[in-house]
Amino acid sequence: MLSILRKARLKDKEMRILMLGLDNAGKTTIVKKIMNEDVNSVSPTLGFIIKTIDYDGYKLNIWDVGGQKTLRTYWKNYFEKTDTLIWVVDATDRERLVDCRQELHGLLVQERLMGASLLVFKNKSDVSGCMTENDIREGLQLDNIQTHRWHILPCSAMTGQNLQQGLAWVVQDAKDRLFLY
Ligand SMILES: Nc1nc2c(ncn2[C@@H]2O[C@H](COP(=O)(O)OP(=O)(O)OP(=O)(O)O)[C@@H](O)[C@H]2O)c(=O)[nH]1
Ligand SMILES: [Mg+2]
Repeated sequence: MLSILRKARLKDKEMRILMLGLDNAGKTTIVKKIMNEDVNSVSPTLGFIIKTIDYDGYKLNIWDVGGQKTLRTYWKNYFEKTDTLIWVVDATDRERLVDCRQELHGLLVQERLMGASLLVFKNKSDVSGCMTENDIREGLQLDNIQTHRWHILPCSAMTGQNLQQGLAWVVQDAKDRLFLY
């Protein structure tokens, strides 16, 4: 039933995208960069922000939710009807990679996120010496994921690297899924 509803919405070319990740990963900065807003005036998100982006004829409703530890218990309030989960990782934050993996895998077992695809943004890739795509792939155990269609892209909210490519993947994946169900 849910998948039928989801399919109907995808046909309407409207998508609900949930953007999560640990605090300081760069979620809000990514959304600002995509919207051509000033990326130098970002502060930690205490609740959530919804932004609508038009991409390739699709209306992408992006829910950007604060990632501080005390706020993570509220993430579940945003799961419903999610088409794509964008998981943002700070590629400079080696110390919290295990934490990051546990939070991600905690989401992937949630029933209400079962039909969603997963895009992993390896953010802050503009910083030299940051973790590589392979580091993140292994650190987050992405190859173990069987439950969701997933994809990883290195990106930078500062330079804008791969942000459009990320949206392109999200939309193409939605198109592909229309034929899968
Ligand atoms: N060098 C670099 N810094 C970044 C990049 N993206 C974000 N930052 C910085 O990282 C910090 C955190 O960015 P936010 O966008 O507030 O992070 P967030 O994930 O929204 O954090 P919460 O709202 O607390 O969950 C800010 O100081 C940004 O300027 C990036 O691609 N490169
Ligand atoms: Mg934020």
